[in-house]
Amino acid sequence: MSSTTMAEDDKDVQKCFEVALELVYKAGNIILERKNSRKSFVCKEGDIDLVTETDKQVEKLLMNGLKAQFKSHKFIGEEESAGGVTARLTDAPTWIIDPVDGTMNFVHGFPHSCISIALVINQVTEIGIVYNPMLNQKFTAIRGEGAFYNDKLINVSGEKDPKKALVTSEFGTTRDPEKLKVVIENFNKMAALVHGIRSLGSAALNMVMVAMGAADVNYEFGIHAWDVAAGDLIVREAGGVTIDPAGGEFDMMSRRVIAASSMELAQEIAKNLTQFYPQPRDD
Ligand code: LIP
Repeated sequence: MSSTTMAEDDKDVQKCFEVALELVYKAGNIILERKNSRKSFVCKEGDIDLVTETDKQVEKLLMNGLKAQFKSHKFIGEEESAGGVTARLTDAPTWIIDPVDGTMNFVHGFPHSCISIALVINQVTEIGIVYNPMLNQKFTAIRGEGAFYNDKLINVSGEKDPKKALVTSEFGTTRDPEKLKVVIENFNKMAALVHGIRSLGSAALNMVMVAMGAADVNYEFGIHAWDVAAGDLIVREAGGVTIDPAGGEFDMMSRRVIAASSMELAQEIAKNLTQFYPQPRDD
């Protein structure tokens, strides 16, 4: 193959999607084989940010498989970053990978974890895939082509009224008292404001619940780019919005997100949240 053809191939979004999806299914089988057992884990940063052998194996399978096909592509992976590799997003085609989002659930055998993988080219997200092999839930999006749940087109609910909104959020993986104070304060505020609040342990799955109209809002402080990159595109392709929790533009490296079924609802939730700015950022 000539170098020009190779470069063109590396930016063929449809081909990238097909290759990634096949690898995601393979990686899903690794998760599936171990779904019912309690797993041993190590704790990153002394908090409750867990990592299992499966997280590492899945990330390796995905990265090696993609590297073999797309030589020029870069990677930002959760486990690689935890190992000290800096998560820098450039204009190069970059895969942003969370091998197991919801590792705490996976460790306990609670069947609500997923692989989350996105492809960003020139800082624009082109592909998002979120796959929970335990419940056979596959969420996909290619920019401009809509969002899909198990190959069926999905849409957000379109809800605008906080009183009628089902909201998802998480306690997160740090026990930093400052952060926890804000989390609890926000749960209190939301409990008084919205229809209902759910916390199921996977940022990526929270976001795709908004995409399919099963939830209306997801917000979280402390997430990383790999938790939200795929979900962001899937939500937007389903007709929803992602913004910064203070009301401005969403920045996937900021570790802050609101995803919602409408801009009105996103801004109303933003107005009511106590803000938190996790440090360091992802870039
Ligand atoms: C975690 C999410 C969890 C969220 C954490 C973290 P991990 O991902 O699933 O919902 O609260 O901020 O991102 O560590 O299981 O991949």
